[in-house]
Amino acid sequence: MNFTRKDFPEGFLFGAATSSYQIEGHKFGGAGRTHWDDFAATPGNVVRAENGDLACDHYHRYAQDLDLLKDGNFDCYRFSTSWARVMPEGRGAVNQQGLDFYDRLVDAQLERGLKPCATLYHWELPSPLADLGGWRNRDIAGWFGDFTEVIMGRIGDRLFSAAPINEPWCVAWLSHFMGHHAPGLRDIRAAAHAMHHVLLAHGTAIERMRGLGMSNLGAVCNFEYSQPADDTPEAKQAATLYDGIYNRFFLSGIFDKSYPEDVMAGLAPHMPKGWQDDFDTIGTPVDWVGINYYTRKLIGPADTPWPALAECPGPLPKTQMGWEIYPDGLHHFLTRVNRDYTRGLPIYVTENGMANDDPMVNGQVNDQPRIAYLDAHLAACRRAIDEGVPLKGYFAWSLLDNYEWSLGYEKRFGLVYIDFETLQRTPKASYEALKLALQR
Ligand code: IFM
Repeated sequence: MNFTRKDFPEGFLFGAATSSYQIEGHKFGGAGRTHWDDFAATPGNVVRAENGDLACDHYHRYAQDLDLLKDGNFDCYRFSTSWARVMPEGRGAVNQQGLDFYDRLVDAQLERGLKPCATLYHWELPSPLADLGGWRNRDIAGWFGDFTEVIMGRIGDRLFSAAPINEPWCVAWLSHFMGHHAPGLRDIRAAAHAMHHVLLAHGTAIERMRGLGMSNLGAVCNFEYSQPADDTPEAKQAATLYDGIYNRFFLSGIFDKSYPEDVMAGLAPHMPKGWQDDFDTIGTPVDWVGINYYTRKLIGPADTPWPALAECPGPLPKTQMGWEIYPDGLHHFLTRVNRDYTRGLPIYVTENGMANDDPMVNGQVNDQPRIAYLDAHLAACRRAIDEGVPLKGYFAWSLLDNYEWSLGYEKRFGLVYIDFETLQRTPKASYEALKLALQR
């Protein structure tokens, strides 16, 4: 790496992130069925129909994984809590084993001097709630609020930070309009409802956590830098609308208590009744914002109904996901989010990293492309800090190779290699490079 900890302001936090379904092993510990189990069991949705049953078996091996964070000189760990592990039916009965697991996980972080940074929901909706319409049903805000109180009633006293929902765009648009993630819908009305309800649930969870006396609560959104595929006015307009749906919608709701006009031009007829009255909950103040950033997209017009957007191939080097590597996009969002929305609130990069086809050679994984990717994006962070952006921390995605949703276990995002046959953990060259850079 071309930096050390000393190149960042005093107190800047370095962490790594994971999520429950992607690593824990969902079949253990009395967890209930989720819509990802159903989605994966439906042919054609997930590569090789893989699911999160075993994943990295973090449920049993968490101590070893937390040792990796500590030995890697990280300051904090961003993990998520599985709704279905804590409340197998989504409502009502609580699975004590699930609560006990997160209790142990938090204590084990504190014992190692790691700051626990929790996300309440990282995508595994309990199936019984999916049966009731899931994110399309307005009641989900209350159900989510109840789950929030149950899990945070147990671990909320020891967290460094908490955020309700990872990447609202993925929960709503990717999953209900594009159909790429569970529940796999391609339906504009479902998408419009989910876009709104995910924010209503976010605000409800923040209110409930405040009610429990918790502090340092944030919102974590993902962003893609959209650029026109060519210099026609049509491409420019398409890229702006893509930006609206992806990047502006959720931040506008939370920080400006409104939705962008260009997005509402298409979504308004499909919105749930009374959506205009929910902004006081949606806009409940937060203490920080998290930016998840990976790539940019070139966007042009498509000959389809609204939003009529087409993603076009770009010329830049790509990751194993086929995503272009574009660190300037991270700098763009750090400065823009601070200027246009959060206006001085602390910002964290809550996810950033790359999938790479990391071959294991003689027991080692020499992932130089990942080292270059992380280095370039951390340079973009330093540039933003120098320009006055109150960036307070950076989390690499991900600590471990894991379940990359509809792409199964093939795409490797980890700093640590997982042999999915033996579940052996092998730190990659990127882990060792970060460990050196983060020495105190
Ligand atoms: O693996 C995902 C994660 O669950 C959410 N953010 C993006 C990552 C890479 O696709």
